[in-house]
Amino acid sequence: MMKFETRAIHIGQEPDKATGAIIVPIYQTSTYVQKAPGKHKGYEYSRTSNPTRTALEKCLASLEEARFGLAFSSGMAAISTVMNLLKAKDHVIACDDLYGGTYRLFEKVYKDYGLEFSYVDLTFPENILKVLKKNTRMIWVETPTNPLLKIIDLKRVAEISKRFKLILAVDNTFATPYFQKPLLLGADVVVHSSTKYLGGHSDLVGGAIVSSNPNYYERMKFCQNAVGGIPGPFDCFLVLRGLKTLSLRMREHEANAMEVANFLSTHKKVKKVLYPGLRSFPQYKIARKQMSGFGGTISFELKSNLAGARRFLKNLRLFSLAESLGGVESLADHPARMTHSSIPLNLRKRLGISDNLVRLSVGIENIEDLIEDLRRAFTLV
Ligand code: P1T
Repeated sequence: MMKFETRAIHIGQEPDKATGAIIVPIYQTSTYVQKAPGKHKGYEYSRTSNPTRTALEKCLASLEEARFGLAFSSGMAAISTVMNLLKAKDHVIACDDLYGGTYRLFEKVYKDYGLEFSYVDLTFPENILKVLKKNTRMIWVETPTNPLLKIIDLKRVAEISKRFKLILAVDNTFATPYFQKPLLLGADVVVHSSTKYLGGHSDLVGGAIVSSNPNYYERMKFCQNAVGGIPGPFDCFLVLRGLKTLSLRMREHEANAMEVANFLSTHKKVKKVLYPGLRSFPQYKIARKQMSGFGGTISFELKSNLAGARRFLKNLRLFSLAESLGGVESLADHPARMTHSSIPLNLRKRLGISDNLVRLSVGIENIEDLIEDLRRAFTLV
């Protein structure tokens, strides 16, 4: 098999048969002319499939070493389609630290359709056994988690999942397939917000699912077409373009994040740094084992309170205060007031998503400029 960097540039992206165009064209079309009713060239209507999307789906599947890929209009559309594998009264065990939008989808949408959810700390996989029920059908894992960067041992969770014939779904957004391949560790379905590192340039919203299980794939493909959360061809083109440099970008994100994490660790105004690449991080060893890199996202607690966090964020110049992560430019987020505000206050408190928690998406700018920006912002806290 070709190596990752080569597959990112070539799989699904053969030169255009009609013209020789080296880049997959943006097939900006809703429909396809048929010779006779039902006689077509594989494409009938662009909700069902589109050649630019097909190219992206092939490439995504290849990068995760999966048989099948599906591209979506957002990460949430992808997650919602994974939930379509379930039926009313099914029970899902999810990790307790989750992107706020995922928690909101589960609690405020799918609960109303009869799905049940339990949230447990999956850094201790045996916690699954404490909440397992007769109707449990799925385990939902983010690793690293958003925003606390917890690392969940996928091999151990997969063993339990297989023992009880559950579906193991993993949100691989933070790690990307460059650093982690959950399907090879026993996951059944992997999802992404391709808005983040896959796209990589903060210029699109998109999602993806990959799986090697034909039954799950067929059902999700069916539901995608039935519900319609598909990406447009231009967004598919942008994600494909992003994938070509994924390996380069991830190496830079990680190198910069490591330096920022080390800088924060020694800073007197910082209480705690959460980054899986730090030896002091509780799940450092598991991260080393199941990932080939630690990623570009860091969270940390300031010693001061909400007012101090507000001042710090206001004083940043290079790091922009914004939701999202994974673009080439550095961003800072206040999870409690921004990305995770849909998680109830008492739950946020229990998890440790406090008012002095800041999340950084470390970009690929020059590291000296980034550290200088942080250093300056701290002096004004
Ligand atoms: O925003 P969208 O492309 O729909 O993806 C949702 C999503 C899914 N999974 C994870 C792990 C995510 O982080 C996200 C989106 N997250 C942010 C916008 C954020 O700032 O954390």
